Amino acid sequence: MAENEILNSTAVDASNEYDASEIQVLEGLEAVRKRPGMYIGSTSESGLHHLVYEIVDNAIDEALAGYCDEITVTINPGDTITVTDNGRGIPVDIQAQTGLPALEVVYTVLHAGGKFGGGGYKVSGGLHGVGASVVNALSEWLTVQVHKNGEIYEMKFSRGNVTQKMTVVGKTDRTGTTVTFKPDGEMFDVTTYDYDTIHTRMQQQAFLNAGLKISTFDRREGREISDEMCYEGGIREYVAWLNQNKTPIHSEVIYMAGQKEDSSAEVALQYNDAYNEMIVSFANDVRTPEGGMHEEGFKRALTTVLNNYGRKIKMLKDDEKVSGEDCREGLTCVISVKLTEAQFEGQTKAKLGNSEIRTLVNNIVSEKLDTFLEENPQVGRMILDKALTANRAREAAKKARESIRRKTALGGAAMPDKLRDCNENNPELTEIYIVEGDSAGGSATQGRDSRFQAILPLWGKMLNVEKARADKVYGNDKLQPVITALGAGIGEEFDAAKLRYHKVIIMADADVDGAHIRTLLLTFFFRFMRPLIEQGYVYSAVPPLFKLTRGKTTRLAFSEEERDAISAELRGDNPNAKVDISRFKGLGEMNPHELWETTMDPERRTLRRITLDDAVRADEIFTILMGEKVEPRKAFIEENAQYAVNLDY
Ligand code: 1YM
Repeated sequence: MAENEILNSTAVDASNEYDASEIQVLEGLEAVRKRPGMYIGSTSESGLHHLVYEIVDNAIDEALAGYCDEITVTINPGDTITVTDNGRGIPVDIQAQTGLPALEVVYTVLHAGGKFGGGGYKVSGGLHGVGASVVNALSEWLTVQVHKNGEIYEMKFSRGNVTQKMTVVGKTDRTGTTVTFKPDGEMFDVTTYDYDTIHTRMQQQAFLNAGLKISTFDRREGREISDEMCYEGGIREYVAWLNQNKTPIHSEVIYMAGQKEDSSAEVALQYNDAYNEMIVSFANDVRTPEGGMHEEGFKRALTTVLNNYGRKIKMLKDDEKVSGEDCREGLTCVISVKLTEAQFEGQTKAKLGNSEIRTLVNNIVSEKLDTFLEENPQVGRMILDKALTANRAREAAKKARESIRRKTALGGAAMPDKLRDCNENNPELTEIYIVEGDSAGGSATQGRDSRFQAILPLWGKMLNVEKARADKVYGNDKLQPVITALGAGIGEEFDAAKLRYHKVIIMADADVDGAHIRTLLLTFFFRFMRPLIEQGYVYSAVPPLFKLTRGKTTRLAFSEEERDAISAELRGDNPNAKVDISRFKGLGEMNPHELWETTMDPERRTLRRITLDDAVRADEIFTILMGEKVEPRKAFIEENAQYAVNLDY
């Protein structure tokens, strides 16, 4: 989870920067430079990182073909990237069709790569499948070195154009490919790489390709870090890693695999004592965050197997059953399928559509999980016991939820006492400020524009949902007002279409307590109303930190840098002028007018939209920050203490 999108700042999309008169027949790599977003998704940070993944994908394809077992990814000083592998090396022979070395074709012809190579690329993944030439087109410069036939071949490019024809530059006794490139600053909004982002992605790829060694290096000044990742256990180790900060209820990770014709599937799972489920699925090594046929096949089989097994060992009566959700409480599971023609569906192409995979995964899990339970009855009983407990809690939660719904349905008295609602009814136009403390709530209520802004003050100690089961959460007197005011339900029943406000703004102080409240609320949204975050309805208000006064002039600063700059500005040419600087200790100290001007007026305020870049990482962080175990939390805080300094005045 990252609070990284500042609203009101207009992102310039390079693809829209020319008008109709300029439209021409776009050819080859020119097309990529004209509309980079079409090829790499965006020209923001995510597109920048995408360049690395495209090159790495070629190396991974070589590993999948069985010729490569080592890949390195390096961020060099100056934010250039080097990727190496020890595969066969990209072919350098002259292609009959074009009269050019294959290497040149791969790097200069759009959509070369897989198709061009022919038979070798049986299970090429590539959500975008755009490959090396796109990276080349978007690089200020790019160099490829191929070790092959005892020679080192080198070729250089700039913005997709050849600047050095393929040349032999030395002798070698190994094989492999090395690519170094510098992303073109003219094409990207940012050109600074994030080591963590690259490391996380490479670790994921290492988990998915058992035995493949991937190393990452950051060689930029002052950062020198490296990691070496190689997992002989593949996705089994992935599951163990995902559960590392949780408490598993059985020691062994359960692993199942099988194949049919050109498709294969593997599933690894382990239950922990927490309440949420985490299924991470892939098709051809590409994440499918929206699931699809492989997940459906898995879920169906899991529910059926556990119900049958429960009946067989008489933990379930004949007329009793546990639901799919019951079976997945506390489940951590990785599903990885490989298939020849993956169909990615849905708006973000994040869902696998091939129905034959549902049958394959269903068959594998039905057969192998049943066998596992037969052979490990102790584990079997533990899992079933957990599902039964979940079932009872779910019944209780349902009652709690129904009681909320009944209250809401009664109208009138339904809304929480503390809610100061707005007049407008169209949710697209309204916003709700969730405010810490009654006094800040009071200022906000007086300062707001009541036509479209509602205020909900929270007070007292809030429930940490990470340590509570659904029924406790639904019945909690601090969270109920939030659930009721938002009006969209909770858990499985959450429906964003029923939201009463399309901006849900958390307004808390810029100190440790404020950060704590914010984290508690976000944890709640993440675990029980995830679409609220996924669909971009949640924001964080950004209150100012300083007030500067000189004579009759008053200015506000949101950071220390800004404070110093404004102070200098107010002083002007007069170094002795007195500028009075005061720090806002909290929202509660601002008068209603100040609060409106600085933090609530849509014309002047700054809001940060809370985004969910990576649910796995978010889960990890929430588990660490809010979960049972103390040690990982300590370690996390120590590691991140440098970032916390600014919060803790
Ligand atoms: C650091 C990036 O691109 N490795 C790489 C790419 C290829 C091969 C080997 C390769 C493939 C084949 C035969 C084949 C590519 N070859 C092509 C093409 N690493 C990196 N390593 N021999 C070598 O697929 O038959 C495209 S990528 F098209 F030329 F075959």
